[in-house]
Amino acid sequence: MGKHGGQSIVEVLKKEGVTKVFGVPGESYLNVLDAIYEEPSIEFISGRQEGGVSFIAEGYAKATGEVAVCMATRGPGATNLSAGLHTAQQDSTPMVAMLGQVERHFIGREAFQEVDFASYFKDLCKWSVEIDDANRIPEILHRAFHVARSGRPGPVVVSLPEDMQDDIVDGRQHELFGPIQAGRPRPEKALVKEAAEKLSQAKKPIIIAGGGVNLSKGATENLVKVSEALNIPVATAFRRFHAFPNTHPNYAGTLGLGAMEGLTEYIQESDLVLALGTKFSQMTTSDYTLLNEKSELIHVDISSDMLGRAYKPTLPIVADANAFLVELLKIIEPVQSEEREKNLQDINDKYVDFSTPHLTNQEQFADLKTVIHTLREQLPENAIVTSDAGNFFSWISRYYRFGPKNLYLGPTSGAMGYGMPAAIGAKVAFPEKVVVSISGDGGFMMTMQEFETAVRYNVPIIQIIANNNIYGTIRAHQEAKFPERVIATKLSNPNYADLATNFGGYGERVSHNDQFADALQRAIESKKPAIIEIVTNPTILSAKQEEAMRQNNEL
Ligand SMILES: Cc1ncc(C[n+]2csc(CCOP(=O)(O)OP(=O)(O)O)c2C)c(N)n1
Ligand SMILES: [Mg+2]
Repeated sequence: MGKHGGQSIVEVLKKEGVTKVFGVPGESYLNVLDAIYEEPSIEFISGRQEGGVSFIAEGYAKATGEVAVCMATRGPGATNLSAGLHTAQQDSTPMVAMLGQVERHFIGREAFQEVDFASYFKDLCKWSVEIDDANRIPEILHRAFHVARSGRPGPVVVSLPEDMQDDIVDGRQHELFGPIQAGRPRPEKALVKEAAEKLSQAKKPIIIAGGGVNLSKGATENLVKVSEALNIPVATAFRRFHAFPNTHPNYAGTLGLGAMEGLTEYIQESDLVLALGTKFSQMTTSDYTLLNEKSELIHVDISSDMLGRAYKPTLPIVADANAFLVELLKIIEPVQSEEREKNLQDINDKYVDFSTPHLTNQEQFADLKTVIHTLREQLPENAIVTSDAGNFFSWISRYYRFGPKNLYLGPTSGAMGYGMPAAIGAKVAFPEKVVVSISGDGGFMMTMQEFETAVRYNVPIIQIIANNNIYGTIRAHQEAKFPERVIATKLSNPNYADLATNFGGYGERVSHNDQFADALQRAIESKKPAIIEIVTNPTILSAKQEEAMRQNNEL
C-alpha cells in the first residue's frame, strides 16, 4: 500500500530535516496531522491563533537559519497567518507555510472558507503554489524548501486541497525528488580583487552589515577579521544588531529608528561604503537619504535583485556574505593608517558614550534605561533577545550592546505582536538559552494568547512588558502632528503579573528600578514562562527625550 498525500507530505518534511511544525489545527489537513501523529521525529506545536503561530515559526527560523514550517487551515486560518509571512518576506526569513485548501472539485465556487491563495499571497511571499496532484508532492514540496532557503530567503506558501491529501502517491516520486543542497554563491575573484583594492585605498571607508550577514554561517567572525585587518568601522542595519558584535572597538552603531546622531553624517562623509547583505531598507537609510553621490558603493548581496534598488553600486557583487569575506581575507594586506585609526576611535567613542546609560530614578515609575542596563549585566552572554515594534524599542536600540554570542530577533517589518511568539520559537530551538522578549503593552496584547502555548509546552521565556497604558509611538506622532488632539491611543491594561499566574506562568510587577534585578532573577529561577510588567512613565516616550530631560535636570 502506498502513502496517502498526508503521509507523503510528512515524508518530505522528514527528509528536509524538519523536527517541529507550528500551527493551529484545521479539518482541511487532518491527513497531515495524522501522519505527524505516526512520525516520532516530528512534533506538532499547536498555538492559539495563526498570527501568533506565524511569529513563533518566524522566530524559530530567524534563530536557527533553518526553514521553519507552519500550518493553517483554509481562509480564516491562512489569512490570520499573514503577519508572520509578511515579516518573513521583509526580513528574508526562510519559511514554508502549508495551508489546507478547499477540495479540488469545489475550487472557484467560493466554497466554504475558500480563498485563492495564489493571488492572496502573491505579494506577501516569495512563492505561492498549490499541489493539485498528489504525485507531485515530493517534487513541489522539496522545491518549496529550496526556494525558501536559497538566494534571498523568504516564505513560501503551499496550498494543499483537502481531497488531494487522500490520494495515494506513487512511491517512485520520493526517489526522484529530495532536498536540494545547493552551495552558497561565491563571488567572482576579479571582483573581490577590485573590492580589496578599493577597501585598502579609501581614505574613510565604512562597512554596513545587514541580515545577509546574520544568515550566512561564519560571516560575523570573518567580518570582524576584515574590519580589524583594514581598520574599518562597521555599522549594522536596522534591527540587525548581532551582524557585528556591538562590544567590539570597531563597532559604529546601528542605523534606523533611534540611531546615534553622527553616524549618518559619518557615512555621508565616507568615500567608500561596503554594504554586506543589506537591502538598504527605508528604515536603515532614513527614508533613502543615507548615501549621497560622494561615496563609492561596493554592494555585496546573495541576490542580484537587491542590487541597485536604493542606490547604484559602483561595484555590485552577487555572493553569499561569508563566501565574499573568505575570498577577501585571502588577498587583503593589513592597512595601518593613522587617519583610519583616528576615525575608528572617534566613531566608536561616540557609540560607547551614546550607549552608556546615565542612570536616574523616578519615584512612581521604573524606567527602561535601567531595565535594559540590568538585562545587559545579568543575562548570560549567549542570551537571545526578541522585541516588538514600539517606542520602548528606542531603549533597546540605544543601550543593549549585543555581544558576539547574543542573538537579537526583531521584526524589520515593524510588526507589533512579534516579540513574545518569536521568543517562544527561539526557546523551542534553543531550550538551554535564556530568551527574553521585550514589548509594549500594545504589542504584547496583540499575540498575548501564545503565552498559554508557552505554558502548555513548558517553554520558559521571559516577557518584559513596558507598560505606559498607551500606543506610545502613535501618541508621539500624534502629538507632533496634531498637538493635544489625542485620539485612539489610550489603553487600559490588566495586572500582568496576575495574568501570568492565571495562565499558569510566573508573574512580577515592577514599578521602581530597584525591584527589577531581583524580579528578573526570580523569573529565571521560576523555570516557568514569566511576565515582568514594568510600570513606565507615559510622558517619556523615547530614550532620546529621556536623555534630553536628564541633561536639563528634569529627571
Ligand atoms: C501590527 C501592527 N499594527 C499597528 C502598528 C502601528 N503601530 C506602531 S507602534 C504602535 C504602538 C505601540 O504601542 P506599544 O506596544 O504599547 O509600545 P509603546 O510605543 O507604547 O512603547 C502602533 C499601533 C504596527 N506597527 N504593527
Ligand atoms: Mg505602550
